[in-house]
Amino acid sequence: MYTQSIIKSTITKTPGEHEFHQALTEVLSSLAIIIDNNPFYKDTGILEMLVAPERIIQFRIPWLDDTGRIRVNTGWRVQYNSALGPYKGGIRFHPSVSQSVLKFLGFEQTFKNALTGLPIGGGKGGADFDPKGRSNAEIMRFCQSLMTELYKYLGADEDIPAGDIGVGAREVGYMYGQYKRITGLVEGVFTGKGISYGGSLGRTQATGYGLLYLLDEMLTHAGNGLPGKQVTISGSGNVAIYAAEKVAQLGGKVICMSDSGGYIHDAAGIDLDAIKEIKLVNRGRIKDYLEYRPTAKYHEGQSIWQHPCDIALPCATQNELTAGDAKSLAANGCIAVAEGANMPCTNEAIKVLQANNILYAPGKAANAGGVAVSALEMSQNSQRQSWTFEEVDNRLKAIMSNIFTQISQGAQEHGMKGNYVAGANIAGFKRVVEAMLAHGAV
Ligand code: NDP
Ligand code: 2IT
Repeated sequence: MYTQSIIKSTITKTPGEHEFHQALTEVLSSLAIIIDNNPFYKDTGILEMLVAPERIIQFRIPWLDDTGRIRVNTGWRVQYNSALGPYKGGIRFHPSVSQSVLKFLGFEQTFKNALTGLPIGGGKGGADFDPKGRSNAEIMRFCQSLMTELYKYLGADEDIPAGDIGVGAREVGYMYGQYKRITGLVEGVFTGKGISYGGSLGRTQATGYGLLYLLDEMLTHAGNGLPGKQVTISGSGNVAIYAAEKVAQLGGKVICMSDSGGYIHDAAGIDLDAIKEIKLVNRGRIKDYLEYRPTAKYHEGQSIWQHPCDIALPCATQNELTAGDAKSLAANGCIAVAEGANMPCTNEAIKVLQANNILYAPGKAANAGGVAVSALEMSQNSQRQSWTFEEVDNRLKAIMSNIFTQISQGAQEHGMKGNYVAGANIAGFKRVVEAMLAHGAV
């Protein structure tokens, strides 16, 4: 089989890049149904071109800590695919960041961005920097040093980063400021900017809200709905918080949230104002929640997925939901899993969810609302205009609804009704490859 041979040869060429291999295997395996029966793909070699990033930039990031000592991190920007538009995708700061992690994220981003229907190619960047415990001044110096190198490769029509894990409005502001200082350009080279200097209303909420718009469509399509459902959300960062806000607005109840230390369970429903104060104002830990709600329970170092729920929304990081977790969710009667994070379910977990007929929305469809509103931010910057929150939110809803239509049709057309993994990969792949071929790739 041609797809299997491409998976094998790509893995051989990129030893040790486990996260990339995982994403590659997931995407190509579900495309086998359209690729292996059509000699066109093998004859042209377009697949070999698609799996290779156009460019990877790797660089040193030296910065001074508060004691005046030099620290050094490694930064990367993976410019994966520009067939549909300029490279677009976030920047991540986390000690686990590696070239492999950023390649998997850039690969996924390419298809995700295609699903939005907007003119954006795929990219991703980051550094193996741990922001935890660092002062504001250290964060600023780190961001400035990173941008002192990265600015050469960015541009409002070339490559437009945004936030991701460990990168929020503060970090975007410092990186954008340094870009502007060096280049003298005041342009929409970042998204997720502050509202006062070109950010879009609704971008902060977009990934979490978009996740719920897609989930709502998926549940409705299955004759079900959110009202009264008990929802577990992993993480307590940007995506998790605004997913939780929209769950409550749509009539569900969030009962568990987490961070890398453990998870909290509040049977009365999580008090989101408390979470926002802990995480967005104090930059604290999820266990601080007990100070606000002493009746809640904190489970240190335990898997949040062991706790019974109706709907599970992984919104923290890759591979946080294993096959064992998926079995527990199934045994506890969970009806749906929608990914706010990128690749939070292992490939084995996805198989377990599908085997148990649990509705499953993959990240490249379910969390596309963030990058979609980023593209709307780019439009507003180009027009030198800003739209109201309602206008952005309405566009986001329409985009998520269109994504659901594409992924359900993509699956159905190939005899895999309800298999949204296949649907998302097929729909995203077709759009990217069509543009690559139009550009004279072969
Ligand atoms: P944040 O940094 O705001 O929050 C991340 C959350 O996940 C924190 O609660 C963090 O806990 C937890 N977390 C991170 N790494 C780990 C880990 N290794 N183990 C356990 N918990 C972890 O990031 P975002 O909310 O922006 O991103 C969350 C996910 O959503 C990522 O997969 C990201 O790629 C994806 N995403 C983000 C989008 C966006 O617009 N921001 C858009 C689409 C997808 P702790 O603080 O303890 O580290
Ligand atoms: O994974 C993602 O889609 C993001 N982190 C958002 C990317 C963006 O450019 O808004």
